[in-house]
Amino acid sequence: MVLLGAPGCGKGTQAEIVSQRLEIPAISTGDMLRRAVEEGSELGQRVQSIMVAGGLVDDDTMAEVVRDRLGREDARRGFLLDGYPRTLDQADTLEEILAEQDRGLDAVIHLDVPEAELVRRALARQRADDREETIKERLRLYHEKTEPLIGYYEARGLLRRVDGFQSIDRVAADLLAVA
Ligand code: B4P
Repeated sequence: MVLLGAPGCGKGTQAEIVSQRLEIPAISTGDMLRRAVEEGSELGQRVQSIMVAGGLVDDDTMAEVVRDRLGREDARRGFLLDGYPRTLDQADTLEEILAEQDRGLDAVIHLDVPEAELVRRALARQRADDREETIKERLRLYHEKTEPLIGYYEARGLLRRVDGFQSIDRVAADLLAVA
């Protein structure tokens, strides 16, 4: 499964809950990249300035990260991707990676939250990339690069919509009902 939504829509929060309930790993590309930055690995050094500025890491780097992660033992039974794909190229790449492994997606869930609420949540969160101008850049990139994925997955019959502007428990219940 894939969780799709704007920065701050609650993908990470919900991915944890669904992962526990369905007993599949939640794979957050944002968390993986933040860990790489903290560890100062070669990948971390490459992506740090992009993330702080609210930009998107290039598609080839992300393909490497995701191909490696989906190939691990614990993802064999299923997985929940949080934050990937974020561009149409990444969506095509994901299809290729899964085809190589003889499997495909069951569902893509769009968590829908009004823009004013997204900004409010991100400002309350205070992560290194949660300054106001960075949040605006991440939202701009979301509209330009990631929103087209909604139509992409709708055309493939995979899209499910969930109202993300409710309590965390209600969002989780709606999500599990369509997962
Ligand atoms: P992410 O880590 O994916 O960051 P995000 O989209 O901002 O977070 P998310 O939507 O998960 O929100 P959360 O649950 O925390 O990416 C960070 C960066 O990594 C990107 O900007 C980019 O640079 C890079 N990156 C990652 N993936 C990439 C890719 N595929 N390609 C290229 N670059 C990539 O929730 C936000 C806040 O809201 C939390 O504080 C939470 O407590 C609160 N909240 C959640 N649900 C709520 C609810 N129902 N009600 C009220 N508050 C709620």
